[in-house]
Amino acid sequence: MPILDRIREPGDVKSLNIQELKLLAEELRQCLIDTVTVTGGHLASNLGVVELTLALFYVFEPPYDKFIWDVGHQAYIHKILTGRKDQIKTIRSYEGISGFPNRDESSYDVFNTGHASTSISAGLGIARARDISNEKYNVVSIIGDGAMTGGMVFEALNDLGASKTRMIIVLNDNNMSISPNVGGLNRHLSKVRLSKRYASFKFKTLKIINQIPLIGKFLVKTFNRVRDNLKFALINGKMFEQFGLKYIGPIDGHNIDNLIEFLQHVKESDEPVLIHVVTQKGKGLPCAEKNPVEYHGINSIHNNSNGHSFSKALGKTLTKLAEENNFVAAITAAMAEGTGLEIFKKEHPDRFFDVAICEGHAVTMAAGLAASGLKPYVVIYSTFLQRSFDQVLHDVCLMKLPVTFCIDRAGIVGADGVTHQGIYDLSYMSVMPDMTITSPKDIKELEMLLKWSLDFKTPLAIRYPKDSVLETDIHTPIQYGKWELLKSSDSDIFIVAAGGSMLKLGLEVAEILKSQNINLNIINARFIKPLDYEFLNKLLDKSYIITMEDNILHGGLGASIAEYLVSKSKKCKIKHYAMPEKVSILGTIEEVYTALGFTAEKISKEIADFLIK
Ligand SMILES: Cc1ncc(C[n+]2csc(CCOP(=O)(O)OP(=O)(O)O)c2C)c(N)n1
Repeated sequence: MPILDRIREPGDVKSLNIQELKLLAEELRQCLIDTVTVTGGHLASNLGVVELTLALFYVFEPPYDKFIWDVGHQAYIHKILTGRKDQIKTIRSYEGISGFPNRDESSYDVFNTGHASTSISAGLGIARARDISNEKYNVVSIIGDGAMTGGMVFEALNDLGASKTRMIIVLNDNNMSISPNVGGLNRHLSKVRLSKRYASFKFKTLKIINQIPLIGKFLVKTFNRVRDNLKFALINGKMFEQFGLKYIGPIDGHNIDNLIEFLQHVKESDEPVLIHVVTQKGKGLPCAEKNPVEYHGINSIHNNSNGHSFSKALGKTLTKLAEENNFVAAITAAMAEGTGLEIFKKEHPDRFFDVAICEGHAVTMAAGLAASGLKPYVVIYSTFLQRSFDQVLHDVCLMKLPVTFCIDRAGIVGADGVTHQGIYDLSYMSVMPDMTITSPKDIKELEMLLKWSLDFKTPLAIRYPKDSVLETDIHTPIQYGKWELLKSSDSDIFIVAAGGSMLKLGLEVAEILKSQNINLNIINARFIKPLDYEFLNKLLDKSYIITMEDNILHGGLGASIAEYLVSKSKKCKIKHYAMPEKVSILGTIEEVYTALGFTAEKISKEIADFLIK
């Protein structure tokens, strides 16, 4: 009987001996490979933390002790061990379990994650609440070296080190973000990583001394003092100590007995401690070990991507524009692959900046470039730009600087779920003073907008989803603040939609309604801020407007149109299709839209009813 079948609850891990734990690690790896190659997901990151997760469950008492997984993309083993073994086959799929920790799913998921660098702040809050209520549980934040580069981490370390609150940080250092990790912190960790032997030597010695009756404990204390002095000479791990944390490591993250011993040791600590664990991303699967970037996140075998990627087109077009214009620069926050910027990095390394997982810094740094005459393009996922609200406002818009935001993965994202939906950017970008917001309907229009953006002198956003789904030959020249007529009729009924998915849906709706003798006009709202006021001014009171967008209603296209029409005392009837405030449905993008009621059949019926009323 596989050992995994004997694990009915997390505490069962504690009854295993080291040999059995090692066998269980192998079984878990196989389970991950079998599952994730079908469902898609973060394979390499999870393969790297098998022993670490087992050791945590061996030493601690969850859910009494609290584990907070940073980003949370590496919590699959945690899920398997906490009663979700049978559901793991459904991870990231429609009606399945989430690919990230989720409090609604399990009491073992203490804090929802998805965006990087939150675990130390959240952990400190939980630890402080524990102390206020005189509880004794342990708080363990597990964070990767990539997530460690985010600014919030340093804000949290600064606070934690000063307050001396008891908590444990496990730094899971695999020298990789999605791409190889970058920056000064990474260089520092690389130096520390080289001193592996020190940590084991110290600990083995400690163990032996500790076993000496009576004087053992005293000797351990003396040893610790000596060790503290020695460490400054021997290794370079003092950065964390200077923040006020105790630093232990580096430790081999695949040596489970050693890991257990170290974790037992830090569990006893009455001050904040950072334990530095070195792991290999993709461990146990040769192709993933060799190519962790490709295996960071893999596609489901039911992958619904149509291969027409906006990101690829963005990378190519921007690279070409940079060839012709030496003032063009590109910025990514650790997402060069996903955003299509790899080619730019290769061709123009001097004007390419990967700033690590630091979206706020990315935006203000771009503002600095723009203030000094360059034309920066911040290429960023919609969901991660949320991190930079104030930087966009304070550092770009108030100075009216010509930074262009290329907002990738706008709209519904599918399997990554609620934390990654790109359904808020129209709302938070529309409040920015002097911001122009555009939304190309297809790849050709993205290319046109990028070329057009070169001479644009104020803040600009171009938002697009992952895949291009619309097929049309209509491509009228870009004119500031002007919409495009995609389908005309002599009726007073207008679908005004932003982006390819919505326009495609609008065209399908128009087809269905045509068979019922209802003719519609379809408008491509390629400018969302400003709206096409000339068009709106011409609308008659008897007109019907149906707005469609893959953003929430509040602050989006539909609400902006309604607001304008009211301000002009127009009486036309208006109906909105927009995303709800929160979309937790998992699955392919199509499955999510269908579950939300965004189907041509349903919408055409509703529009027909709307026209009768
Ligand atoms: C704020 C934010 N920006 C970007 C991402 C995208 N992202 C997900 S995982 C990851 C790399 C994380 O690296 P690390 O913490 O070292 O974890 P590893 O996968 O290497 O174990 C990135 C950039 C994110 N989740 N959150």
